[in-house]
Amino acid sequence: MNAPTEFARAVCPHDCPDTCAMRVTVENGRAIKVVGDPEHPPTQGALCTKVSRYAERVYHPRRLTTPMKRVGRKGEGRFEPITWDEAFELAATHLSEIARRAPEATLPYSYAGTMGLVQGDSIAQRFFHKLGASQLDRTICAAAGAAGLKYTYGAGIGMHTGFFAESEVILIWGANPIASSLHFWTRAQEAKRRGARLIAIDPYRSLTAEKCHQHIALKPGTDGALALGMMNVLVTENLLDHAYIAAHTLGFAELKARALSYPPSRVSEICGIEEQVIVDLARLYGSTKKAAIRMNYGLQRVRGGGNAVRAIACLPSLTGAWRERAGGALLSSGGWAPVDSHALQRPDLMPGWPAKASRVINMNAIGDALLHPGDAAFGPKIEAIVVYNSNPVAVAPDSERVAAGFAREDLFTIVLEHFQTDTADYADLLLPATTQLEHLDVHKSYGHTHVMLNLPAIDPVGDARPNTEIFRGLARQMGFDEPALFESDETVAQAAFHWQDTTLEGVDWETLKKTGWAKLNLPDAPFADGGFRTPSGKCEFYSERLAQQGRDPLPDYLPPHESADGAPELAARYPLAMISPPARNFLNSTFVNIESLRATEGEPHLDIHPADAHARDIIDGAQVRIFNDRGSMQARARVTDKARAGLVVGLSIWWKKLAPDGRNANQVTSQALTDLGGSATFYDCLVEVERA
Ligand SMILES: Nc1nc2c(c(=O)[nH]1)N[C@H]1C(S)=C(S)[C@@H](COP(=O)(O)OP(=O)(O)OC[C@H]3O[C@@H](n4cnc5c(=O)[nH]c(N)nc54)[C@H](O)[C@@H]3O)O[C@H]1N2
Ligand SMILES: Nc1nc2c(c(=O)[nH]1)N[C@H]1C(S)=C(S)[C@@H](COP(=O)(O)OP(=O)(O)OC[C@H]3O[C@@H](n4cnc5c(=O)[nH]c(N)nc54)[C@H](O)[C@@H]3O)O[C@H]1N2
Ligand code: SF4
Ligand SMILES: [Mo]
Repeated sequence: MNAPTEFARAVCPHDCPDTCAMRVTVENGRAIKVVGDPEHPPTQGALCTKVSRYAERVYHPRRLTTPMKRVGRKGEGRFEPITWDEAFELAATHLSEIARRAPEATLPYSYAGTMGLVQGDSIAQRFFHKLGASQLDRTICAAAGAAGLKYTYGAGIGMHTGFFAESEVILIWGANPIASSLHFWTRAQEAKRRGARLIAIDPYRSLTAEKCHQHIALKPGTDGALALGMMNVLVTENLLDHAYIAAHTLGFAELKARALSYPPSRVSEICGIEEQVIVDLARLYGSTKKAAIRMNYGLQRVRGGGNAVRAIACLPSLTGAWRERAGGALLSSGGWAPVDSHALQRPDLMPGWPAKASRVINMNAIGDALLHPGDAAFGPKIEAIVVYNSNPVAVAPDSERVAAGFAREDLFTIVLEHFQTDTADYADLLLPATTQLEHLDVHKSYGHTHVMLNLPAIDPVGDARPNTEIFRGLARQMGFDEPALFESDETVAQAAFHWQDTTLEGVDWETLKKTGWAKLNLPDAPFADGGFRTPSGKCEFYSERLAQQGRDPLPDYLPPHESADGAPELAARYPLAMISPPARNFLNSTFVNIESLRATEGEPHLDIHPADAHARDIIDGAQVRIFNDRGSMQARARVTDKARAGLVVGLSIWWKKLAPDGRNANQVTSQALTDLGGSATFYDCLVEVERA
């Protein structure tokens, strides 16, 4: 596969709402420059700093370029090169032998190293379904928020990012777009120049909060209460759009009763903010026509995350903000794209499907799962794990247990990677995967509403192979003959979308190949006339589906698992709430090994409020130890009121082996799950801090 033109069209593969279109300059078969496509409306020619350095990552001297097998102790990270044939034979021998005993003893583990629909979850999923392997519940990031939207709007859908530029008030809620969604921030700044008021709702004065007109620094995990308190004011001051409520919502009377139990005085106590702030926020929100809410995933990594998103998602339906294209809310736009996940993943290949599907393991409890001896309830002990598109030893919660699980001598571990990550160190078999410049893929976006195509710009570096090609090879070696396992990447890509869907009217595979992207055909103001995707077709304040599951049908505030309200005894021992949101120059744990980007971040830091630092005799720049019953890590203290009192912040996600003490923030995070969706609770974590 040679570069077809001087510019190859590519798509940023990273887990970021912006899904930028890229242009790759190729000279003599080598990618020398990657820039944002000026013609792609959401990208507008700009990439973030990290991805502008993409070529540096592709040709990095430590790139994995050949299959390798373990020669040292488990976790030591010593390997020797082998051929692909040897690699497939080694893998197939182990996986076949384990499958003869118990197919479910093999577990795939993957997340969003690439968001591509082909290199993400196509041939790999088909392979594991055919094998009868355990299934992975991919809930490490967004599942609580996704569930909150599903029960309220019916899907992960909302406003168009572009129209935020016309909004008059923007609540940036649990989001840090300067770091994590730069192109949304550009739209928010356009709005600011036109006079819009930007309000950040975040316990931490993030880079974004710093640049907003107002920053509401609530206690982490209390957003549900704040939204209910706003509703209380909207109701008592009649800042409601009664016509919209009557026509397009379900359960107003019940929601109203719930909101009345959250007067601002109570909410002020829960959130740790002044009563007047809540009242003023609700008044401004309720009296502005073009009021827009940009939620992001930072607010749902706590016990009540699903309910919080549900409560916030109700707000624009109470005020009728949806009537304007510059009003409403956005957490994800990913549900707009007509992705055919059945065709991509082929769950019907599972033995026993649909009557009986393979067991499902929640990825957030991977530590416990790997250490489980197996029993009737759990099913067979996990004997093999195949990791691709993810770095669980660095990113999964309760890392001491995750690492202990991966260190098991009797666990057979295959890792498909670009680099020798913390997880790769534990591999028995380490396989070199291609990057986005070397393989074909198609994408949807969860921040804009285009579908996109990525064509290979260069040949694979070294002996690297696409994930798809690796799983095809493995299937062949295992003797599988199911044709779906051997489809080409282009065939898989063509099956990724329901081309007949009205949102893709006038678009087909050939046009997508020419243009590189296509905007979905959607109304500007998606819910101006209702049209929610719930069973009732309305915005469901009251969810019959939740009621049927025996859950609260209305949104409510649930205190964090780890808080003075939720666990007073624990809070007495570990009084500080710790959050570990993304550092600007890393993308989760990706790019931590790129020297220029790591140099900008420096070293692991802990932001701590002056009052909390003083009480612990900690001065700015001191090394501190952060700990709880699960583990500990070290960082350099930054004494700053960016963190509200009672909160400490350690920007993440460091590779453990590139941190001075070989540890990272997930040493202290927990495997507990959220209220809805079974999501991770990274920001629901109590710790104590002391001088190291
Ligand atoms: N540069 C960069 N960009 C990224 C990533 C990255 O690692 N680096 N990661 C990507 C991925 S996978 C994701 S999911 C997104 C994540 O990006 P976002 O969705 O923006 O989420 P976070 O950065 O986790 O958190 C955003 C803000 O929420 C705040 N926050 C924490 N707890 C709470 C809370 O309880 N309530 C409220 N209101 N706010 C809270 C944090 O302080 C943080 O400033 O970004 C993507 N983009
Ligand atoms: N403490 C703390 N922990 C967190 C978070 C947090 O905010 N704080 N955020 C959480 C969130 S939101 C998320 S989404 C997860 C992210 O967790 P992960 O999805 O595991 O993300 P990364 O750490 O970026 O690791 C992705 C890996 O995939 C590899 N990769 C990329 N493309 C390909 C490919 O085409 N093929 C193969 N085989 N490999 C590829 C990359 O080299 C990289 O090592 O982390 C979670 N963990
Ligand atoms: S990480 Fe996000 S902002 Fe950066 S290039 Fe990729 S899609 Fe664009
Ligand atoms: Mo994420």
